Amino acid sequence: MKADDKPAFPAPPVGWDLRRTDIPHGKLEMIEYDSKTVGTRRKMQVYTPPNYSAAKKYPTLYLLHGIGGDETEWARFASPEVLLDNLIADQKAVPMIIVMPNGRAQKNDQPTGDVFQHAAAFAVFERDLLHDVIPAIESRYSTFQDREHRAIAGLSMGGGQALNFGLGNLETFAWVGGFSSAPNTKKSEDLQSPATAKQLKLLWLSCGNQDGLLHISQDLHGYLKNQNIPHLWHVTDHGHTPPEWKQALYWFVQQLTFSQGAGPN
Ligand code: FER
Repeated sequence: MKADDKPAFPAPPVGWDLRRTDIPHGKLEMIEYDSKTVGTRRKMQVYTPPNYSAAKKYPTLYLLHGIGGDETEWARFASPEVLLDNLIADQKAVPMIIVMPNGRAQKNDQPTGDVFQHAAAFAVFERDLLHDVIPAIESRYSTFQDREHRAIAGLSMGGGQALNFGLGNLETFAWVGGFSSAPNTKKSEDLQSPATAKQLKLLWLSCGNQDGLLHISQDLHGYLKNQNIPHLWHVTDHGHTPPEWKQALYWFVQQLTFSQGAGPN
């Protein structure tokens, strides 16, 4: 434990993850897209907020799973549709689309056998995300299409991906979050460009202090602090477990204020 390793947020309030009958609900749907990168038709799960309407435009959050997961993992671990429906009803989060793709960009994209053998495919996913996933989402849903309305976050392997791809593609993303990020996270010096601090709307790092991977996030936090790059540092008492990622998602989406009204597209 280091001195800075403290929670930025408390435990979520009572009822945060209970489905309410008195509020409008969004929708979770499984869709398919053609991936030129992988050469297959792939699946992703998409949350659309309550009263989704093609007459409006929505910001998007790309939410990435861990090494043993797939496009269903976030929905199983964190019921994002319940968290978001509640937060939107209480005006603590803005209506957004959440895209949960499969981050293992290879023909067999299921977490079979030794899941570590597929680690390389998590790096290939950068191309699938930029060239296949995002265009498919932005042609199918009514979205803003500028960096200030796109966020990327993920857990563990997906946290490493979110940091690598988000900070590596600041023309595409302005909101970046790494939850319990894994050793696929690039070296701090390679993640940061001179433009990083100016261009980012949010750089979020969170981890549990019982997580064997805490040092990955600590190292990046220390580096960013030395470089005076603003970021949010949230350390809880959790391990490398779903309750950590669920509360991280709950607080992270509340930071995504985006800009409301007409965007530049
Ligand atoms: C590693 C330890 C953990 C690693 C990846 C992980 C690629 C990922 C864990 C997860 O996604 O939960 O050494 O190397």
